Amino acid sequence: MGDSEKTEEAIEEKKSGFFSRLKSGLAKTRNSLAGGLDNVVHGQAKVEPEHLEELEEALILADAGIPTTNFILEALKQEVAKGRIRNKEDVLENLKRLMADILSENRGEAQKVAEKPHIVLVIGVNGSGKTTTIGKLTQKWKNEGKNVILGAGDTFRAAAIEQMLIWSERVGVPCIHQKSGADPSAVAFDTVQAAITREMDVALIDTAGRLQTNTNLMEELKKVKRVIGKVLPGAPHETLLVLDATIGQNSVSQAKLFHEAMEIDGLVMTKLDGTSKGGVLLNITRELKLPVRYIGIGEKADDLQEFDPHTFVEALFAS
Ligand SMILES: Nc1nc2c(ncn2[C@@H]2O[C@H](COP(=O)(O)OP(=O)(O)OP(=O)(O)O)[C@@H](O)[C@H]2O)c(=O)[nH]1
Ligand SMILES: [Mg+2]
Repeated sequence: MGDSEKTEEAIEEKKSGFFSRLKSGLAKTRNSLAGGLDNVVHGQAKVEPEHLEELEEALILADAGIPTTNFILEALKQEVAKGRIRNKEDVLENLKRLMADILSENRGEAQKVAEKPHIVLVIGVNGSGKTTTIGKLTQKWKNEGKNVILGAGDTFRAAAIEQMLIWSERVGVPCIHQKSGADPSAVAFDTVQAAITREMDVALIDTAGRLQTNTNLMEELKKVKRVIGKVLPGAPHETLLVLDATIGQNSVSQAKLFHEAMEIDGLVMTKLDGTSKGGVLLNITRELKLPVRYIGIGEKADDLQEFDPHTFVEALFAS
């Protein structure tokens, strides 16, 4: 076997490993959707509009949200009326296409780590998975040969700084930190400056996650963002909002509040492995007009995947 064949084989293996992990991560959402789809036809040869009611229920159960579920159902009914949907396979094919189209909206140019240093500010309510996502992204970028520096910007809890230091040691990257209670903007300032002087490729800055209804905290996050921009004009290059998929539709209002205050560039949806509410990605994409950049499908360092609408939809319906 030639070298190129070996590489190709390795790439294929990697791809199938990636897909099967995504598939098993989405098992709960897949089960609820597949159940609804199985009920669509009830063994009849021809699909009638009323058969789609079962599918409607399944989409609601998967937390696709009412507006998005209605949108999908209307589109499918039109296809049925035009005679373009006859059997279950046609339903599945059209459903997949509609979902992939929704998830592909607002994607634009995916942010490339081009400008050096690329500054990423990570925000979200507490427990959503910010620090874990930072750890996973650090691992991913380190594996890609990038120089990564971390900023322990959650100075609210001593344990948060500790958690960042553990990731920094585990992956082998520096972490800028101060004592707990320190000004988070000062940590962000130091991190960006260190990223510049040490010629780092990427800096990932953690923040405290507290209730979005607390305006003081939003003000604090805004200040962090402003300070980053003062040290390095144009930064942060990405402000990522981390959302916990298990809270389902509540993440939509949460994201709106954060977006209003912070002008988010992209979303990270974590804990998809622990929920049947994966359909929430559809509604959030339509409502927020923001791209999903990464998804979390477990707690381990390699349980973060770059979000790809088509792969995601295939994994949702894979048998
Ligand atoms: N199953 C699963 N668990 C996750 C995922 N991402 C994060 N977690 C877990 O969620 C919990 C909270 O994660 P953190 O990263 O500490 O969340 P945080 O947003 O930094 O929280 P605060 O620092 O309190 O604001 C931890 O137990 C993580 O292991 C995921 O994709 N899947
Ligand atoms: Mg944290």
